[in-house]
Amino acid sequence: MRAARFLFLAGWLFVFGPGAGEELRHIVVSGDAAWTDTGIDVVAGQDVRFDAEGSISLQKGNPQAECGPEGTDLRTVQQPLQEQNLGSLIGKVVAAVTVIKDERTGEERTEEVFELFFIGARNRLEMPTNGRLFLGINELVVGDNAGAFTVAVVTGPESKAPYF
Ligand SMILES: [Ca+2]
Repeated sequence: MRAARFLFLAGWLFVFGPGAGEELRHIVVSGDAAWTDTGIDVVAGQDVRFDAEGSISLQKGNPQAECGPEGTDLRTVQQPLQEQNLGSLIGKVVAAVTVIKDERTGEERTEEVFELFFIGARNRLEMPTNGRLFLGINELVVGDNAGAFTVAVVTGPESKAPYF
């Protein structure tokens, strides 16, 4: 039983695990955070694979509001990617952050230059730009959410140069 289980796991790692020049990380994406910093810096064209599991609630205490990384079959104007399911796993690469200070009030606000994209439960994407990779929930009102997705992120080699 134990051996069979090990073989199954080994097979899984063989098929989906990281290969040469690849790195695997597990990121917990909290349902009530608009964005989670993965700590991963990517470059334009870099190959990144995502494998997400878990479930979140888009409204704590409402059994109808549970969803997985593919989201719930609903589209609203209250979500960053309006053509994708509400609550689905999404990503962004932040290329630049500018802090703008209002000279009059002294208030600071940040402005980001970023590329937004859909991930869902499983995806393989080429990174659109250089920058920091964030993962998030395709919903704007995240404060009343609960649960989390766990996302296996496999980053490919930074350069697309062929192997010799
Ligand atoms: Ca919500």
